[in-house]
Amino acid sequence: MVRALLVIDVQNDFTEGGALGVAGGTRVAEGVAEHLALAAGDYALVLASRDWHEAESDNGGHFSEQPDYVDSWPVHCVRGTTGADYHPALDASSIDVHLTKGTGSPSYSAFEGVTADGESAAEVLRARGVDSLDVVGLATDHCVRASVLDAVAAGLAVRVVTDLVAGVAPVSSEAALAEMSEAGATLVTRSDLGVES
Ligand code: VGL
Ligand code: ZN
Repeated sequence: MVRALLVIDVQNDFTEGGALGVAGGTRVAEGVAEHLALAAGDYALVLASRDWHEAESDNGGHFSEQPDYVDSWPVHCVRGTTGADYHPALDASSIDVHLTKGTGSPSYSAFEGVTADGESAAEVLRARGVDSLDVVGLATDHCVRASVLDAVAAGLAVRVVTDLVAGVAPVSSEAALAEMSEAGATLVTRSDLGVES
């Protein structure tokens, strides 16, 4: 089993006080930072995605002045801004592969993201022989959901670490966890990972 960790959108704008702050986002950032400090070395590869939108564009209807918080959102994660940076708790040096997505058009799945060299997540994982993936980050009901469904469809054995994710809304987050589980992902908690703390 060759396992990678995928850290989804742990960015300032998705944590409390950010443009699209998710309740529990900061707690997730701190928990993910701790998990990286303890366990990054146990993974064949650590990947992280960032939502990375254009400034002078509605990014294909993703930004709206009257957002519905389902398909349209206030301006957030504009590339190169503090809001789009990884949360400062994360030690970026423990991240091997940086993916960006959502530039000019909406993109919820990290599997639609690309590296600076234009490689996709699937290409990177395949090249390293990765067959299983632990997923953490933000937001449960949007980017985590879409990424996990794509990961399962790509044939990976996926574990979602439920105490290292947080969502935009409680009802859609619960539904997303059920959908991911139904699709074949395994829901686990940090304590199931067997990492010493
Ligand atoms: C996300 C809403 C808008 C996410 C991205 O990362 O889950 N949510 N853009
Ligand atoms: Zn976005």
